[in-house]
Amino acid sequence: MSPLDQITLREIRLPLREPFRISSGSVSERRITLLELRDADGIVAWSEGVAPEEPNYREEAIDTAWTAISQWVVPRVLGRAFAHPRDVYAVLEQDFRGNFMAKAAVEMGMWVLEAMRQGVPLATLLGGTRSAIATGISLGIQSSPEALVDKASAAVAQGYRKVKIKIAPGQDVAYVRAVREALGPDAPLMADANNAYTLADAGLLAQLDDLDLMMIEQPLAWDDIVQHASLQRQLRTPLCLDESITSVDSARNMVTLDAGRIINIKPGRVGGFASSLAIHDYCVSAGVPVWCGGMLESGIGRACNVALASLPGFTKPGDLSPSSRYWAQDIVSPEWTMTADGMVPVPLDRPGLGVTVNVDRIDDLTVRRVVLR
Ligand code: OSB
Ligand code: MG
Repeated sequence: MSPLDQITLREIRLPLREPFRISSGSVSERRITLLELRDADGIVAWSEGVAPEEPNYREEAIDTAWTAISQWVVPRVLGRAFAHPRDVYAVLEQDFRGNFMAKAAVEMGMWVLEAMRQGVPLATLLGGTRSAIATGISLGIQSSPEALVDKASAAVAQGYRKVKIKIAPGQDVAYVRAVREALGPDAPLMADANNAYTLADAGLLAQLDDLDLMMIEQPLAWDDIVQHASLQRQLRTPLCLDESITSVDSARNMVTLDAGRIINIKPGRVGGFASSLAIHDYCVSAGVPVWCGGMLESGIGRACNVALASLPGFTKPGDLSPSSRYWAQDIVSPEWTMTADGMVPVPLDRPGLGVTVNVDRIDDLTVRRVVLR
């Protein structure tokens, strides 16, 4: 790789078509970090940071990630020669704790840059083998079971291959049961609690066992593994960890303790692609299915997720809905689409992200911008 000359960091504001509510908060307009990386040969790559508006998912939020990216991450990569983007993450991990979303924004950009330099699709550089990704939808908490049933029925009619229902205390068993009864025994359903429960709720969560869910995602604390193991012993339904998995070490801990049987890999949560690949490879060897989660990304982050999800171990549908599920208009062309049978095609005919970044539109949406060189 040529040394990196410059990174332009921006924040854009992009309104969601409808508010998205999880157990710990709601968002109606995304504040999204975008990076434009430029190397010494003038090659340009875009990447996206996934840190949300508030620190209600993990501990990072856009304003902490902005500081971390500009103060600590970018100085470690600017002007430095790397043989391959897989070497970047070790440099970001050396005596630099946490801040996975901040690290990932830059690390993933380095992979996109290398894909552009080689003239290959990002999916190919990562070792992808699929040309289309089975796709699910993540439905935010709704005002009533009836409203949720309407959304879930529409999603199945659109072809989605998995319906993920966000749950919280008071909006859980009755809501999921209403969907199961409306959609029938074969509908691929799962629930995601985003840390809303404690071990004291094991009896309540066990009621979900009767509803035949594909999995229950992150019912307990965002940084816990041990208590999830105790809960898994009390449930038939497989647990899937999201927030608690930030590295191949935490994945190994999950498997060793049987704290979960499936992993949701979000490259933005685990520090980027090198860490995602390590988790993927470990899970393949351990027989643990993985799938690619989402963080309400724009078309740039979505391109990264789709590329990663094309690897062979991603055997369950991802949270990779098409652009129109989130935005009136995305910031890439073509926008991300889904076929009538719930597949998102991987753009294998173009290098890098596989989509064109609409820079004029990004300029219009930008609320702050800093050039680091
Ligand atoms: O827990 O997977 C989650 C969105 C924001 C924060 C956390 C989560 C989510 C989603 C959205 O479920 C998935 C998507 O991007 O469609
Ligand atoms: Mg989740």
